[in-house]
Amino acid sequence: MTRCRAALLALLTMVALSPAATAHAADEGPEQIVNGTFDSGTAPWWSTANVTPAVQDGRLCADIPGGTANPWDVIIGQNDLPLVEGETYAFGFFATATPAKVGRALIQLPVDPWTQYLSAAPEMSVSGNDYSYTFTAPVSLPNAQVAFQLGGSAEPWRFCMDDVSLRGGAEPEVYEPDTGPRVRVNMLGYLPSGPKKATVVTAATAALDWELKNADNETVAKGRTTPRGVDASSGQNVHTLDFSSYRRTGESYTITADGETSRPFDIAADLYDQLPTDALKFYYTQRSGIEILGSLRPGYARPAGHLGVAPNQGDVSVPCQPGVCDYSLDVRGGWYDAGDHGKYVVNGGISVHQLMSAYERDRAAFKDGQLAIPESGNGRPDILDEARWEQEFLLSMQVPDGKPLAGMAHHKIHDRNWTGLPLLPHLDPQPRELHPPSTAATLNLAATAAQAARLFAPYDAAFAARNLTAARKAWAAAKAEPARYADPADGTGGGAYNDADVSDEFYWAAAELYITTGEKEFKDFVLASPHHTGDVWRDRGFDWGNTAQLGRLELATVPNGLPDRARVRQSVVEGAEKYLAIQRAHPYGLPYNPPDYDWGSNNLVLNNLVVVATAYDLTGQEKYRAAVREGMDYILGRNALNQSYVTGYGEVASKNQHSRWYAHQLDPALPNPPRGTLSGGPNSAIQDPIAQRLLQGCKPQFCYIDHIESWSTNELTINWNSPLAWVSSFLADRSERADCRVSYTAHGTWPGGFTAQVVIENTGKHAVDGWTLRWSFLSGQQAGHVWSATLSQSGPVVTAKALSWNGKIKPGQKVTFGFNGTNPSGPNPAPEVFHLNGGRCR
Ligand code: 9MR
Repeated sequence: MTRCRAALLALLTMVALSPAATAHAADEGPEQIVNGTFDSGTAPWWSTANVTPAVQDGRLCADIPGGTANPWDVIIGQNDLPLVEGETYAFGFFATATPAKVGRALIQLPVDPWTQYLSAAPEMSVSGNDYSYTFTAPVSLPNAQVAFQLGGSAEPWRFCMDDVSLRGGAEPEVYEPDTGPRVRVNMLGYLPSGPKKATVVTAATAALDWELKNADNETVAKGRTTPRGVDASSGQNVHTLDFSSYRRTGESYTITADGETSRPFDIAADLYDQLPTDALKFYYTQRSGIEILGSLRPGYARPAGHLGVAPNQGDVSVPCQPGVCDYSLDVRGGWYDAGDHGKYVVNGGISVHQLMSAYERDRAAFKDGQLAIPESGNGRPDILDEARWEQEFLLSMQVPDGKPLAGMAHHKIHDRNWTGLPLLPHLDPQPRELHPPSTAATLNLAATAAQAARLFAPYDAAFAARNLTAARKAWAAAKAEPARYADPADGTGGGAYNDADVSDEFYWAAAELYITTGEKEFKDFVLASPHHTGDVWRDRGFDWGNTAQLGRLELATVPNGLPDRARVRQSVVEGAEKYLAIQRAHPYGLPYNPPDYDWGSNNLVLNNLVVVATAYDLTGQEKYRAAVREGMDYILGRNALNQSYVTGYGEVASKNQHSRWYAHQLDPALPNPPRGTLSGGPNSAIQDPIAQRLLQGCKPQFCYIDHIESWSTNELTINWNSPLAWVSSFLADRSERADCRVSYTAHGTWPGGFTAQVVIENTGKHAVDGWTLRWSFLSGQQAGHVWSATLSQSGPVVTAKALSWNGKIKPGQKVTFGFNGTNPSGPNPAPEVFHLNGGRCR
């Protein structure tokens, strides 16, 4: 909620008659400039693309280029200054110019006709001066602009400023988020068998009573809370409570404690059935280069973006930034990264990887037709079709043969300048440019192309082969250019995505190439990498810039012949233990608790859950699955703000994520983001103007606002929805552990073929009466002639069924069957995950 301090405003209006009193009152009024002292970097100051302001000795300084014609050819400014009609303001700053120069300082309307409310022409010197001016605002405006116009000089010069201040007018809005009832729950609900915990915000220090009530308001369980003291991530005194022992399904339960009643929630086994689908459907409407069909996404139809149709200037033949290369590439397609129209290989890489890895975890869980996309019905799982849309783009970013740095991947392609909101993709008029190749992008291409090569093999051998060729080429190119880093200053018109340590990307790419090919070069590289044995499990989690964890997770879970495989698997369990310890200590059940939250903290929370979920897959220990379920509670409402960060999930959920096309908050004719869209979430650094204005001094969990302009706390991105898709797929997996052991041996192999023997052992106490065994091949293997069972195969997924005579397996007994298979390429490791009658064998 926001409110204005109207009383002070009225007082200021009364004294506005006397000039002296006015200036005095304005001087004492509230400060309207954010970061005018440059103590926290340059944000939210912006500039034209021809200058790069930076903080030097506590001042903002910039080299102003020579050879521009007009004052407005070079601008440094700040937006969103509220003006109140009739109010008098004091505007002041300190500035230097080397050599001395006359500049222009304006307070103005931020759009055509650029009405100026104050226009000053400071004569600036090398040693510097303080300047002060007053003016009375003729209009009320929420978003005036201060602009230092510094262009028009034939010669280059240097400008510095400090202590920029605009005082007077209304008190800045005091932002008080509406956090609803003080009892915090997962608003979607709880799984019947899962842990069920809630957090109570209270002044009480002694334990409190709690009651669980059903939809008829009958108390069905009660207990006492556990006081947890003051939580650093929220600054709140909190208690936790645990109603896990209540398992009856139903809708609209509530919890009452300390006189407060939580928002309603369900207890249901199918709680997460829809979320993976929605989280994955997100990608279709992020697609570039294709019309979004209203028939598939009612309310979200839009023309194709960036297919070279005016006013678009891309992406069918995109040149490099000046001086970077002499060719153009067809880089149409792919997904827009986030709320901007940029396409970045490093971020596309982890995103497409996590989709493919969700699929690789359980190939049978993803079906053709699941996502209602144009490719639905083509006989392949939709998740692979969606991944391919991005992978094709990543392939297109590779430097062509015969060109300098051939085989590397361009780091990114995006607009020359930042655009405003809203702006639908097909209406973006900016020139598009390829940015220099980077080692990080090249290794992202190597990793995802190697992974795609094995996953697409059963469906499209030519596409698989194209990926493997590209992956090998990228690997060789990265080895030849191991330290081509993206420029951290290359952040105009698109994100920089810079990363000066790519040893982790090397490890991840080598891991994928090894799994897919089994070749010694990659195996040796993996074994020699410091990331293979080091502690890669950062408290803060993994992300686009920290990818060693991806390599480790892949080597642990995807069948391969690594000699120290057992240790690798154990290391994932150790990582999970670390996150479990963080979670246990956190009264909101978060497996993430740094003193300051990172940009996109929700994705780091989810990535830590990926590690914990993988430990469950590796060990079957219930505590890991329980921890993933509890971690998801935070994302869906058990948090300091009492809100869900997934659009459409929970009574109060993020819906105004920063986006140029889901800009409903700015234009009611446009939609909100689709159901299943994750917000980046709390970010202690609050880099955007809205957050800086409203959230100063926020405790980590409160550094968030569901406002479209808050790009640093509330954006949506392809790499944040990917762990949401992964974790929710895990949560939707209802298969339980089954008492069976399967040994699979390929005991005869010859070029292109093999014979396998499969032994199923009943390790439980009850007889199995009729069985169906399911597993997946690593890549393009195909099962053929079978004995002692029937076999069917769909893509990589093989289903074996008992014959009439061997359907019964008594406790402790085994049945054996076998088959001949073909293996067109690559290694042929034994499958490791088997489902017997739907349960996963231990
Ligand atoms: O997700 C990125 C985050 O890790 C970085 O700290 C931040 C600043 O470099 O950039 C984020 O990525 C943004 C990208 O630069 C441009 N598209 C939107 C991304 C999400 O906000």
